[in-house]
Amino acid sequence: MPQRTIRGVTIECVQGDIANQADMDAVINAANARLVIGGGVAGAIHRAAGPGLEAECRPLAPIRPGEAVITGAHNLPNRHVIHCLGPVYGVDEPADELLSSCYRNALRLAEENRLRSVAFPAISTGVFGYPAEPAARVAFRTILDSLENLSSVTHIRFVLFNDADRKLHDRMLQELAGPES
Ligand code: AR6
Repeated sequence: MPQRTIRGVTIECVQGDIANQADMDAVINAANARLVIGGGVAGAIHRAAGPGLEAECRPLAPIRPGEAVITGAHNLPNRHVIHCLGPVYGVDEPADELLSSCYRNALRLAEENRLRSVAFPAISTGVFGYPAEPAARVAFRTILDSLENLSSVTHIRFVLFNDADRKLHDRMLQELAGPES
């Protein structure tokens, strides 16, 4: 079953576009340090949000690997965008801790802003070169470890660009979450 509810939080993996998640309170941006439009996720999000997003981001930049900041969503169909800077694989170390910090900090900001639902892309696994499987392990370990701290967030969605990545994330979620109780 590609959806799990643990400690009252539903976690799911879907194939799709992070900029087209209208039912979620926030989407997470796999950002660059300057918080400007880029390729991949940062391109899709900024194109859909419009230039107001870059304007709001300007005074918040630069951010460092592992950090996250929150803004409005402008023309996106969400309330907020949470911008995370993932580690560049092989450059920013320790990569696993920095990637984990992205997920932890994004969830902390979602809680502080009383959000109920957040959609994550697979941070760092595109241009930044983090291999998909270890990145998925870090992502789900961090999220599962964070569940006890969540009171507002009840829905976490992973949005994967292709079916192979969705299957990989489904499998990793089942492996780390253990058998359904
Ligand atoms: N929706 C969901 N997932 C996507 C989408 C989309 N629209 N587009 C790509 N992916 P990336 P990073 C997948 O490169 O590795 C940018 O240029 C993609 O297949 O967006 O953290 C920024 O400006 C991959 O699996 O993020 C930064 O400079 C994953 O999302 C840099 O790239 C992340 O790919 C950030 O690199």
